[in-house]
Order: sequence, then C-alpha cells, then structure tokens
Amino acid sequence: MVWPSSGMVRTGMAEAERSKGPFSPRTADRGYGHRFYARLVLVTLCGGVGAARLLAGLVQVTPPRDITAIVNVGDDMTLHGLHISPDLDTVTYTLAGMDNRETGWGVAGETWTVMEELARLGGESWFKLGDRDLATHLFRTERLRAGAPLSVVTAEVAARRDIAVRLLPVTDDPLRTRVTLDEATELGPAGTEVAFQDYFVRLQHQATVRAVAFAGADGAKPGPGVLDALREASAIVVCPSNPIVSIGPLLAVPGVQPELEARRDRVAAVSPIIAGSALKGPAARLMSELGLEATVVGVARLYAPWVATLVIDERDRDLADAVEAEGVRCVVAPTIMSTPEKAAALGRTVLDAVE
Ligand code: FO1
Repeated sequence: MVWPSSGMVRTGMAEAERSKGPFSPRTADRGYGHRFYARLVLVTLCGGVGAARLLAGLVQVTPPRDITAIVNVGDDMTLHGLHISPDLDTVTYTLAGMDNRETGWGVAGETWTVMEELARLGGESWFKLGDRDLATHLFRTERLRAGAPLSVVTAEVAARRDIAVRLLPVTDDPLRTRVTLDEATELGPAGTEVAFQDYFVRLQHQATVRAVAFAGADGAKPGPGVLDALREASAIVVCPSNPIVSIGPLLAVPGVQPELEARRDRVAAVSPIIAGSALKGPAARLMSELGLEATVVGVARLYAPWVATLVIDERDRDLADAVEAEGVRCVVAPTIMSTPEKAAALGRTVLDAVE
C-alpha cells in the first residue's frame, strides 16, 4: 500500500530541559492532577517521542490501566539479526521512566561499549544501539524466534517494566515503511526506495522524498485487541506523531481506518505541526514533499475523514477558523510538552476535548 495514494525545522528542547532526567514520573509520584477522568476508556494512536510524552501526561490524569496505546511498527527493522521496534521501545522506556530525554529515543544513562567495539571491527554502527537498549532487542528477538507474536513480547516487556498502560503493536505481521527518494544519495540514484531507518537515521531525513509506502500492510491483520479497543473506546486520541510515517502505517492496516471513521465523533488529534514546523523530525518537510500543506490546516484536511477535533498550539491560533473550515472542531492550547507538567496539562486538554 502507498500512502498518500498519489504520488524540520525546530531543533528540539531548550538546554535547561535537556539536562533533566527521564520524562515520565514514576507511578508512586503520580497525583492525577486536579481532575480525575475515571470513566474514560482511552485509546491512543502512537508513533515515537511525541506519543510517548503525551502518554506520560495522560497517565498523570487518568488511570494507566484504562489506556490502550496502539503503536506504529512501520519503523521496525532487523539489524545484527535483532528485531528492533523503535516506537514501541520509546513508548515503553518513557512510561517506565527510563527514557533518554536528550535524544528522545533509547535509555537514559546509556553506555555504548558494544557499539564502540562493533565499530572497531568495522561492523554496522550507524544505528546506535546502547548497551542497556540491546537487552530489549535481544529479549524480543529470542522470544520472537521461539514463536511468540510481537504483541505478546510487547506485553511481557511492559509487565516487566511495571507499565500498566496496555501497549499494542498495530499488527503482529511484518509491516515496513519504505521511502522512495527524489534525489540521488549515497544509497542510490533518484527513485531509489530505501528502508525507513535508512532515510531517517542514515540520511538524517535530509533527502527529498517522492513517495512513502507501507510494505506488507495490505496483508497485515490488526494485532490482537486493536479493533476491539477502537470499538470499545470512549475516547480515541491521535498523538502528536508524524502523520505520514507514524500515523500512516496504523491507517494502512486493513480495518483500522474504517473503525476510526465509524467512531469519528470520539476521535481527537493533537497536531504535530506547530507554526509550520515539527518539534522534532521531518513531518513538515515530508508533508510538503508529498504535496500536503505543512500547517495545522493541512493536518486537519488529512485527518478530517476520521478525526472530529484537532488540538492546535497557541502559536497557530490565527488558523483556528481555517481548521474548522475543514470540518474539524478546533481547540487551541499550549501543546509543547517540554516538562511532565505540561504533558499532563495537554492530557487534560485532550480529554476535555473528547469528553
Ligand atoms: N535515531 C537516530 O537518529 N539515530 C540512531 O542511531 C538511533 C538509534 C535507535 C536505536 C533504537 C531505537 O529504538 C531508536 C533509535 N533511533 C535512532 C530513533 C529512531 O530511529 C526514530 O526516532 C524512530 O524510528 C522515529 O519515531
């Protein structure tokens, strides 16, 4: 499946925020804020760091056991024989309070002994796997090799990390995001199709993109519990993740988008685009390159068939009417989750929006 069918600007956190520890408060520290959304059965659609941060906010304002996170697996890859699931791991590490806040991926206080030795041997070291992070990939790979589906392994890891949020890979089947480049790079001439992490990490998402495809999506079955969770949710929240390469793979799994369309009134999204840019990663650039408007209005237009409410940042206040002209209710609020408190505040905003 190819999505869309036709066919960064900000640099991240301020220095003071970077030096802080993991993003998610540990369970014992949670006070659930001033309001408790006890009756919500919440489903979130997730990519990597933006989703992880919103989840870290949501677990402060609603019981984690009432949250199901459906997570992108299009970024997954096999490297050194290991199955790596970056978005599942970013969400897991963040909810476990062990995320690396500087990078937005991997584990806090990481060491790199294995990678350093691998580089000395001339092995592939462009995709950095820290020593602690490697334990996750070793465990996952061994369990998959023994026949456990990805959803089961994900639940095992979450339980051992003391995470009460239910984490569901969108599918247990192989679904891989592929990127066709529109310019010559070290990986080939214009028109070359590469794996997602080749585009994202190896080329630092600097190459122009012609198309994005989700290999394996057409034959993929939704993971166990995915469609039921969407059907039974009292609220569905689309996290501020890349609409093309994080949310796109979720929609590409047969059955997911029709279920979202059927529950549209219950779906609220947080725009990952703020003032025409993404906080991290190539979302704005990718949208432009694929012919979409890289603004909150473009996000509203893209999501309108299955999203009823879009939360946009205060900086885009002037575009609220244009968002509503796309047929999407617009809520204006601070959306930059530079601290756990701000993430909790955004969590409250989103829950109020879907209540
Ligand atoms: N991102 C990078 O920019 N460079 C890396 O070396 C890198 C390694 C890595 C290892 C494990 C993991 O779970 C994620 C990793 N990421 C790395 C992040 C990842 O490529 C992307 O952030 C996501 O796929 C996009 O959501």
